Amino acid sequence: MADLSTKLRTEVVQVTVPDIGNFKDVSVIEVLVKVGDKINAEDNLVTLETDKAAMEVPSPYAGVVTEIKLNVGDKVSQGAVILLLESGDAASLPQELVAPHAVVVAAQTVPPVIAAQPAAVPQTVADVQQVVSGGKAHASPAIRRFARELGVDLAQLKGNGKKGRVTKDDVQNFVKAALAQPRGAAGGLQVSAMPQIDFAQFGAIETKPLSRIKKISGANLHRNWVSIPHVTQFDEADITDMEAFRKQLGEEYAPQGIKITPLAFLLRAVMEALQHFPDFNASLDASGENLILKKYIHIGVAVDTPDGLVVPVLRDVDKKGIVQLAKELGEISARARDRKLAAADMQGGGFTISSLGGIGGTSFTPIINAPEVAILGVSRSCMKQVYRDGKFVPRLMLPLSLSYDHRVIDGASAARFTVYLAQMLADIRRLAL
Ligand code: CAO
Repeated sequence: MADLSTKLRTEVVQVTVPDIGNFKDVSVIEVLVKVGDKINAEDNLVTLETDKAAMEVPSPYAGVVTEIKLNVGDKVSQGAVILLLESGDAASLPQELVAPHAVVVAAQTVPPVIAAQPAAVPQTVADVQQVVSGGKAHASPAIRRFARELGVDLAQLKGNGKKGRVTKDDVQNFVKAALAQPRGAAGGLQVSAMPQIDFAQFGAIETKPLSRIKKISGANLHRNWVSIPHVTQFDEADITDMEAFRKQLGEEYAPQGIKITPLAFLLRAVMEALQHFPDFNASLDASGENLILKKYIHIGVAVDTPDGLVVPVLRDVDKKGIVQLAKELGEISARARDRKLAAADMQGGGFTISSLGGIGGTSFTPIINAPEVAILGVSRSCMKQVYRDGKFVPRLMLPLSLSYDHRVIDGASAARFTVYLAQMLADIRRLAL
C-alpha cells in the first residue's frame, strides 16, 4: 500500500508571465507546448519578443499541460496567464500556493539580459519581415538573434533539432550553402573575410567582451551602413545670437534645475526644418517604392552611456517650447545613463540628432538610424572670422553634418535643408514664429 505521506498530490496551477522588466504588451511569437504535454520544471513554455529581444519563459514546475491560455500573436504583460498545469507534485509547491482551486504561479523570472534594450537599433522593414517569416520556425531566442545577425530568414530553414527546432548548425549550414552559390548571382555584397590574427604574437593583449547594447547596435549600424547609400552634407550655422540668448535663459532656469544646452534649440530648429521638408521625416515602405511621410514630429537624440549608444525619442517636438524640450532632454538622457529607459522610450522616432558638441570635433559622418532617412550630426561650435559686409567679424559657428539616404533625398534637398536649418539657428526669432 502506498505511503500516504509520500503519495503525489495533483493540483491545477495557473502559470503566468513573470516579471519581464519594463516591458508591456510583448508579443507571443511561439507557444512551445501543447495540451497534454508532460513538462519538466525549467522547460520553456512560450517565447515572447519585444521589438528587439526575444525571451523564452520557463516553467517553474513539472506537470501536465491541461489548457493553454494564449496564442501566437497575443500581446501580454506581467501577470497574463500562460497556461494551466496539473502539477504532479503539488507537495513541491509552496504551501500557500496549494489550494483546492487553480493557484497562480508566475513563471520563472526571465533573465535580466533581455531587460536592457539598445536604442540605436531601430526596427527596420527588413527586421519586421524577418520576424514575421521567421516567426513560423521553432528556434530559441539565441538562434533567432544569430540568424538575424547573419540575415538568415528562419522560415527558409528545416530544423534538425529536437521537435524540429532550428539549431545553430542549421543556420551555419544554410549560410555555408548560400556562400557556395556562384558568386555575384544574387547581386549581394561580396566582401573578403576579415583576417584572423593572433595579436598576442605582437605583445600582451586582453579580451574584453562588447556590451550587449554594442553587440546589437553594432549589427544594426553595420546593416545601415552597407545597405543605405549615405551622403553627408556639411554646413555651419551662425549661432552667436542664439548662444547669447541661451546663456540668458540658462541663468533664468538654473534655479529650477533645468539646463538649457544648444541641443534644445537644435530640436526646435530641426522640427521647423522637418515641417518645411517633410521628406526628411519619412521612411521607405517595404516595397521601397513609396515614402511614408510622418505627420508627427518625434526626434531621437543619441545619448552616450557607459554601455554604449542609445537613442531615446522626444515626442511631439512641434508642441513643445525650448524650455520644455531642455527639461525633457535632461530627464531622458539621465534615464538613459541610469539604464532606466523602457523600449517605448526609444521607438517612433522620425529623425535623429547626434550631438558631439559637448565633447569636441569639427564634423563627422553619422550613420542613418534606419528606417529613418536622415540624421543630423552636430559638432562643437567655435569662434571664426566670417567675412560679412566687406569685413571680417568674429562669429560663433556651429558645424552641422547631415547624413541622408540618397535613394530618398537628393543632394540639392539636403543642401536646402541645412541652409534652412542654419537660417533658423542664426535668427532665433524665426523659431518663435
Ligand atoms: N558646441 C559647444 N558647446 C556645446 C555644444 C556645441 N555644439 N553642445 C553642447 N555644448 C556644451 C553644453 O552647453 C554644455 O556646456 P556647459 O556644461 O558649460 O553648460 C556642455 O557642452 C555639455 O553638454 P551636454 O553634453 O551635457 O548636453 P547636450 O544637451 O549638448 O547633449 C547628450 C546631451 C545626451 C546628447 C550628450 O550628453 C551626449 O550623450 N552626446 C553624445 C552623443 C553621441 O555619442 N553621439 C555619437 C553617435 S555616433 O553617430
